[in-house]
Amino acid sequence: SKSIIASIKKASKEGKKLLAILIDPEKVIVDEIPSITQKIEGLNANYIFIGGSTVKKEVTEIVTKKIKENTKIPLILFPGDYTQISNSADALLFLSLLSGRNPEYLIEQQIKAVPFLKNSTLEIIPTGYILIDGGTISSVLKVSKTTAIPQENIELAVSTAIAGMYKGKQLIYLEAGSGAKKPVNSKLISTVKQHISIPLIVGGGIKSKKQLQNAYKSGADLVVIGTAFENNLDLAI
Ligand code: 1GP
Repeated sequence: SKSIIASIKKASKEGKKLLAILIDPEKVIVDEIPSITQKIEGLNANYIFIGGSTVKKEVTEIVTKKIKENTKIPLILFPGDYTQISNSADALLFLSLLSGRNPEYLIEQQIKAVPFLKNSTLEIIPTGYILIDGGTISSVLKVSKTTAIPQENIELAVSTAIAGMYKGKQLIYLEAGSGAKKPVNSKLISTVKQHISIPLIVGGGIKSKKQLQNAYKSGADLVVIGTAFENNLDLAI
């Protein structure tokens, strides 16, 4: 299969903007997956991300398999923990929560994932995951027991992103948290983008076309939308 990271890098270089729809396996009704994938295809999404903060292992497997049966859109796991891995997906964001200081999400979970990944065909994509304060206590903050970088602390966000790049991450992901009141602000996105040479993902709290376009204009290469999709908001670009 084709390399997903290569296609993200290519799009980033060419200035082509990418969209991913996030499916939380805990929130999805399996029988509705055919219509959900149809809706995602209607949005011309480039990727489907699959993951949530707390998902039972069997649920990730069942949902991922079912989505795979219903669409050719590449599936990328965006796991809340090491149990959320399914070989029915195409790739895995191998996340390090770089904004946090909890070793569990910097290296412990990654080690626990290895038995599941050793013999898998998943494309593993090292990703620096950076939480930005979105004005709400997101579930990722609760689960990870870490703090988010304030929206105003651009310097810290930029240094964290650059450190991630130096550590060899292939992607940087700025996350305001699912259902965030305030998405990551333009200035922060554009400043981070100026300082890294790897593609930039932005997500959390983006619920209008205007916010989506704003994230793209600021420098996001790939935008992730979950809640607004679940709520059927009009996102067609
Ligand atoms: C992806 O967690 C976000 O980065 C999704 O956020 O649910 O607010 O779109 P929303």
